[in-house]
Amino acid sequence: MDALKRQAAARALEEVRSGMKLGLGTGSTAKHFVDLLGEKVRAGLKVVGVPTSEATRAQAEACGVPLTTLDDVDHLDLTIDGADEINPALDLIKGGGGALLREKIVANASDRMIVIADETKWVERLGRFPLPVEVIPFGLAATQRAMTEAFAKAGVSGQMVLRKAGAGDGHVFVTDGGHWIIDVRLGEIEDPPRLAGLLSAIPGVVEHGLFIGLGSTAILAGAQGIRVIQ
Ligand code: ABF
Repeated sequence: MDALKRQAAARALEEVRSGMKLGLGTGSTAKHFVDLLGEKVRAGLKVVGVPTSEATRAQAEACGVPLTTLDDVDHLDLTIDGADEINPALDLIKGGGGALLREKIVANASDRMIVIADETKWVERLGRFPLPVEVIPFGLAATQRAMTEAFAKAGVSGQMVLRKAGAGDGHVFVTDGGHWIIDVRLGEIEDPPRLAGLLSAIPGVVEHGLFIGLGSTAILAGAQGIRVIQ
């Protein structure tokens, strides 16, 4: 599986040109991309990147990829990032790695977004992967009630679980932005754009993991080879 992720990352690297301003994704697939990009930079490729997480920032710095911020560039040419699910409309579920807020800000600031993944992330309908929703800790119960109403309006029902940190010591997972994440098991999302709009309208929801209309290309690596979907 790791070899497939690296193949997808390598194919995405072919789209990178000297002079580009890049959004750098988060997760194990994006990590391969940053690693390969670092090799190219050390060989003379001139790019600058905006990382989508502190983890990616640390990796990019270690690899020698020059970094900037969205305050210092007027736009990004291309973002390369992983995903948890991709459907034929190239709508995505992201946020399994907890970096969805910065990932969405960076993707939205980019002319193009290439999603890199192994074939297992390709689904006919989004929703098998629990939808991450980043929330403000204040008023959590009220936010969850509003989310339940949003799910009902969108024709889905979901079981909400507050994400815990990996250590298993009961601590709540805290995002790079200082927020919490609620993972919602929905099963199948009939109308992802509608659900995205309803969730975005809830004050306590900072952002959610439905990426609608942001992906321009998906590069999927499977046992049969690479598929590029535009
Ligand atoms: C990030 O990494 C996330 O939005 C998504 O949750 C995750 C995909 O992880 P991986 O590439 O490790 O499967 O892009």
